[in-house]
Order: sequence, then structure tokens, then C-alpha cells
Amino acid sequence: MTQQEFKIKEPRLVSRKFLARPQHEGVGAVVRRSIGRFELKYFDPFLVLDEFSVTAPAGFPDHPHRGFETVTYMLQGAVTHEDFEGHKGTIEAGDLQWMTAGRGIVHSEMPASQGTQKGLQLWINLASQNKMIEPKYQEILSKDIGEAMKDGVKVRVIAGEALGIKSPIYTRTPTMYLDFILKPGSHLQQPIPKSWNAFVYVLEGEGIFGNQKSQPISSHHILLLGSGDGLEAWNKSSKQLRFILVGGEPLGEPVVQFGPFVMNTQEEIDQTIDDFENYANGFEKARQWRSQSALSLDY
Ligand code: FJE
Ligand code: FE
Repeated sequence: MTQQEFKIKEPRLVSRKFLARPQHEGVGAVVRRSIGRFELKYFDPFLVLDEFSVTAPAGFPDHPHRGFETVTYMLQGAVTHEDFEGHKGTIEAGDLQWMTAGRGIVHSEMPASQGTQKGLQLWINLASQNKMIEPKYQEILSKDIGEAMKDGVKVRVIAGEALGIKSPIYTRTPTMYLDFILKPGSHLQQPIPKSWNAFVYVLEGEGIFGNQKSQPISSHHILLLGSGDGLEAWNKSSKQLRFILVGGEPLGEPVVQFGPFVMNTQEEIDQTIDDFENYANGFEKARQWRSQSALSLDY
């Protein structure tokens, strides 16, 4: 059955809603954190969702990660990343970096130009058997992200599949990540696997989600979706509506987090801190390394 023929039998309703207010993170950066805040510590398999805003000289200087993936999707401006293996690049508006930290990455993420750089960073947990894998990057330029348009609904397929377009991104934790723009008066029906957790984060405009009679939701809100086989959304306003729909298969494993290290047990976290301090088990190259941006800004 093709996606066009798919009928949603059990639309998912909004089960919880949060407004992500600005908070300070990194060095002088501002993030609107929806997942990862106190009231919503974890939405299996998602650890953090930040809508970030950085203006030079602010940024996210040299810091480590272990045990999960970071997905950075730029909305405005550009960010330069550099890691301790010499992997370096700049991601611009519409570009995507899908980084599997695995056993360990130390990197910096800094504004690449003047003005304000905006984007989304999502942290996706890895299953216990994948936490110590080799780090890996998947990078896609804006022009290479698959898009489709149908009945006033435009989608950019970051991960997964929509309107017959498939993303080339390999998701170790099965994930869908769709960027939708709905013209005024349009209606969306998007299948979501039944066993997955899924949420909507509104970027622009106002939308109605789940139930046609519910109140319109505006930007910077996250909506956790309840059970069902898909999402229905409506734009009944006079402006365009933009939001992301993200879903993932829950891992159902214990989570022990210490800042940028996410493991299954306290023993594994203690080992990780030990590895980081002693440049071992994946952190060997951190011994001598400092990012160019850190050196030039004298952090
Ligand atoms: C981090 C504090 C941080 N959200 N959004 C502590 F700020 C970070 C971190 C980020 C980050 C980076 C970008 Cl480019 C976008 C972000 C948090 O780097 F990793 C820890 N541990
Ligand atoms: Fe990082």
C-alpha cells in the first residue's frame, strides 16, 4: 500500500503541551529547551530538543558526548563544528548534521557568521548495544534534502519517509523527522508507526493538531502525541504554519545521564568520567586537542 492510500484510523491526540522558554546554555548561547527540561526529562528515545540561538562570540566551545546522537538542523545562519579527529565543517540554513557520538566525540559548535544563527538540536538516545560504537557523521546539504508538495502541504524529509519521499539517513534508533509547511486552509495526514513515541514542535504560525476542534497552537510549543497510527493537522489561519514532526521507537532501557554522557547505569557513567579524564576508550585524541575557535577566542 502506498502512503497516499494510507488512511489514518486512529489519529493521535495531543497528550501534553509545553511552552519552551529561553534559557542560557553553552557560553552566551540561548536555547528554548522542550525535551530535557525538568518537567520533561526524557521522552524515550529523545533526551533533548533545543531551539538554539547563538550570536558571536557566543557558542558551544569544546565539550564531549557519549552514548547518543545529536541531530543539528539549521534554520537561519550557519554553525561551524570541529572535532578532535579533525572532522570540520559548516552547516548552513536548511542543512543537516546527524552525528552519532557513540563511544566518544569531543567537539565545538560555534557561529560561522555575523548575526544570529538559529537551529534545532535533538539528542537521540542509543540502545545499550550501540552506545560504544565508533562515532559517525551523516551530513546532508539543504539542496539534497528530499522535498514533496501536495494539496498545500510541503514536507522536507530529514529522516524516515513522507509523501513518497525517503531520507537516506540511517537511524540506529528507528526515527522519523519531518519538517512541514502548511499553507492556509491545508490539512495534513501523516502516518506514524503505532508503537513509536512522537511529538510536534511548532516553528512558525499557528496550527491545530490531533482534533479539529482543539485550540490553535503557536510557535515554541512542544506537543507530545498520544497513541494512534498517525497525525492530523490543520492550518485554519491566514499565515503559513511550520512545524517538525519527530517520532522514534522507544528503547525501554534505564537512562543515567551526567551532562553530555548518557549511559544505562551509574557504573557506566563513572567509567565514562574516568575515560574522559584519562583520555581512554574513545577519548584518546582529546589529550592534545583544542578547537581552532576555542584557541582564537581564548576560552
Ligand atoms: C552540551 C550544555 C550545552 N544544546 N544546541 C551542556 F549547551 C551543550 C551543547 C548544546 C548545543 C549545541 C548546539 Cl550547536 C545546539 C545545543 C546544547 O553543546 F552538549 C552540554 N553538555
Ligand atoms: Fe555538542
